[in-house]
Amino acid sequence: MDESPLRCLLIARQGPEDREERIQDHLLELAELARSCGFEVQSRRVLKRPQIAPKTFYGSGQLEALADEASRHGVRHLICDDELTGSQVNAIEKLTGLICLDRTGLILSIFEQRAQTREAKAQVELARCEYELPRLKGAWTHLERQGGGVGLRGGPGETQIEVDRRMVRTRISQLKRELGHLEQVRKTQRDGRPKGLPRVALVGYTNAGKTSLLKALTGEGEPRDLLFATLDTTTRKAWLGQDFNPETEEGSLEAKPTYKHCLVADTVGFIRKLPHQLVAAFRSTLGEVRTADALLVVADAAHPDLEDHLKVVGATLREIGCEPEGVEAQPRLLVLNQVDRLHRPQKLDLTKRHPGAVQSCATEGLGVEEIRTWLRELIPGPAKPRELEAWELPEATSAS
Ligand SMILES: Nc1nc2c(ncn2[C@@H]2O[C@H](COP(=O)(O)OP(=O)(O)OP(=O)(O)O)[C@@H](O)[C@H]2O)c(=O)[nH]1
Ligand SMILES: [Mg+2]
Repeated sequence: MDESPLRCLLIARQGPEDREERIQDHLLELAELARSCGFEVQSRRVLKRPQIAPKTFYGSGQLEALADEASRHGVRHLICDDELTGSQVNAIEKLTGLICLDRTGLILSIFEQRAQTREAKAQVELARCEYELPRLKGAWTHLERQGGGVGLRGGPGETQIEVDRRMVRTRISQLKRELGHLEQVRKTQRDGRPKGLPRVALVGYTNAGKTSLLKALTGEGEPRDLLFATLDTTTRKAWLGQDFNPETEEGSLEAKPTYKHCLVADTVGFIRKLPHQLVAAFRSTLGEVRTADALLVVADAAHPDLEDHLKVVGATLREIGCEPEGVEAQPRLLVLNQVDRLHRPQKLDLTKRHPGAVQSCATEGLGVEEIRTWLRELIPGPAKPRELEAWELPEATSAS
């Protein structure tokens, strides 16, 4: 058996209330996350467990069977869809001899791989520190790599774990200070951008096509078939005239729009159970969304879990302070992207379910003109009264 250090097994618990189909969908998404992190998925397993085993979460019998399977296939990693405590991860690792990652740990690893800018790196490290703090089990090697004068042993009687906790807390304060400073820089940049140009943010579930839409609207952007390809907010200028071809820069303006251009910001995607540490750490980046004059909410219309994705987006938007109604509400347009992957009856069904949405294919430029028209007519300005969709309402908080 050829041994690959990055081969993994994926597991998720099915409780008495859970439909197996739903758990399978969650495992499929976990497989996408694992792939985006560089893993090769050996197999996926739904573990039926009416009750959580407090020590190992999944129970030792099922875990031992998994350990056997893992050793037969040269698998070294076990990735769990459920959120585990630090001591459960330790117990699972001890029992199976595998390296165990939970969903949050996996998402953090992807963010760590993708972070490019100083701000993104600091945001991800802050989230990592917050995540690890309650999970510390020994030496905090991660911080030793930072250098930086932290980590000296304190007074007599301070145990290793206490030293580690103190080191992490010190690092958290350093990072928060650094991020506070970078947030100021970002605000100054925002204030210094061309005055009067409306700002629009692309938001939505990861891999929906936000960057592709940025490209369709502005001619710039590098879409990739990976979860969380985009971490840093990119802002580009879009022409709002009709029939504009970003390749040739030729276009015509019909009527006289108030604005010929707007600024479009591409942002980090959302996902079910987006670690709250990351949402908190990305506060400043997500400030671009909160302060935008309008939101283009992009969704992959061909995804079987479209409606669940929308609920997650609605809940995450509220979590970062974007309410769908009220004086502060921003105009929102739902963009149902990737409709080229749907048949006509499916598109008609979508029209019925989401009558106010634009159906688009960002890669072909379909629907982009409709988006431009909406932008020309609506921004900047208050949100027009409209009937809210179910996914925007607070009851839809099934972000789990
Ligand atoms: N068929 C089809 N594919 C599309 C469409 N829009 C985007 N894609 C593909 O979907 C994948 C993801 O596109 P991105 O634009 O990178 O998606 P994103 O929302 O920016 O993703 P993250 O930044 O990772 O959250 C890429 O492979 C795109 O080529 C579309 O309208 N139709
Ligand atoms: Mg992107």
